[in-house]
Amino acid sequence: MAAITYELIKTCKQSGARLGKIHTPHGSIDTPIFMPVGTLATVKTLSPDELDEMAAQVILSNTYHLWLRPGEDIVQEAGGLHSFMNWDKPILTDSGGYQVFSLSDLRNIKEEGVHFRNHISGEKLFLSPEKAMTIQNALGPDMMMAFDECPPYPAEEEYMKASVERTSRWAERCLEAHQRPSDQALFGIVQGGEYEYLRKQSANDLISLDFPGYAIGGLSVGEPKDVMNHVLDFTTPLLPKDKPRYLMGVGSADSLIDGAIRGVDMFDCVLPTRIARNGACMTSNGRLVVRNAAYARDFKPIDENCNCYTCRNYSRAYIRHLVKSNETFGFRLTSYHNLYFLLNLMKQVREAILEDRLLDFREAFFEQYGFNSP
Ligand code: PRF
Ligand code: ZN
Repeated sequence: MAAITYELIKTCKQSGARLGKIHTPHGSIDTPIFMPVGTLATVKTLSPDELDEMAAQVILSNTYHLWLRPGEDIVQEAGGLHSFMNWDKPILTDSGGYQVFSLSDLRNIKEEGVHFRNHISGEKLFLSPEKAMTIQNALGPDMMMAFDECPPYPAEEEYMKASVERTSRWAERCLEAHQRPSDQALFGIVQGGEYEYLRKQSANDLISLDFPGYAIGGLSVGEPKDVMNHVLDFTTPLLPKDKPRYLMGVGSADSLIDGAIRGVDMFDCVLPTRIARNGACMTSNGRLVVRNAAYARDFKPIDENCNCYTCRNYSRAYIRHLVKSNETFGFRLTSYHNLYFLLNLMKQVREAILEDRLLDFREAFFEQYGFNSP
């Protein structure tokens, strides 16, 4: 028995986007969905009750960070990630591959795995497909990721080909090392950068291994938006219709809509919570930097079209004051709003798919949002 199943409810007649449900051991997820990121087993500044209240359905956490601190053995002793952090809904963990590549400059990629230095202590470390599976099996998320390489953008074609082939060999080793296929779904990650034939090769390699879900990696790494959309245009049709598709590390409002239109079911990104801690808010009119002097005497909510706890109770002037004073509550209010905004956006996307009008929704949204926002 597979740990998860994907139920395709319908396809939008106007856009081709998919409305579905992922059934997991900790409940079902309505897709397309945005997954808030809780790197260190906490979505920064927010409690699980608050995430629940804003209707978050699934959160993401990180193998790499939890391995270094507190250590997966401690999480396992607590009964796994769900009980450790008191979140009883679905959890997905990333494999650590990407974090090693983005956080560590001293790294050495070998066939057996990656040698690198701890970004905190400088200590020498080694992560491999087998190690990434052992850690994720101990953490116990509902969905976990294969150990892959996410090459930079742009990357030479020759490098990308060698990398894709290694990622496929690693994916096979991950499947072999995975100890809990009946209650943890392992996703394969399609790489290949902007090269269509390499995306095809990567997808075919992974599909032949029959993963319960597929991610699209190696995007949102500095390429222009139209390159990402173009890669999605030829990559999502390569993936099986009866499995979820997850676009990794994408969380701007416009990219969520454009990804859903291209058949993506799941997204995650630190963007909403990270920019919130700089006093930047996502709104239906684009990005609002609440720190700005313009809001000192502005007693309107962050977003007049938003019904979140923050917008129902607090003004731009008050939040600006808190954020400028480095008050924790200010960061909580902006984080709450930004996550609510993206979760609510995805709810509207799902409603638009149900009613076969996602392209109309996109046009109206972009009209109000502007094109150069987050
Ligand atoms: N691979 C993994 N995690 C990721 C990515 C990837 O390619 C990305 C790409 N933006 C984000 N997170 N394992
Ligand atoms: Zn709000």
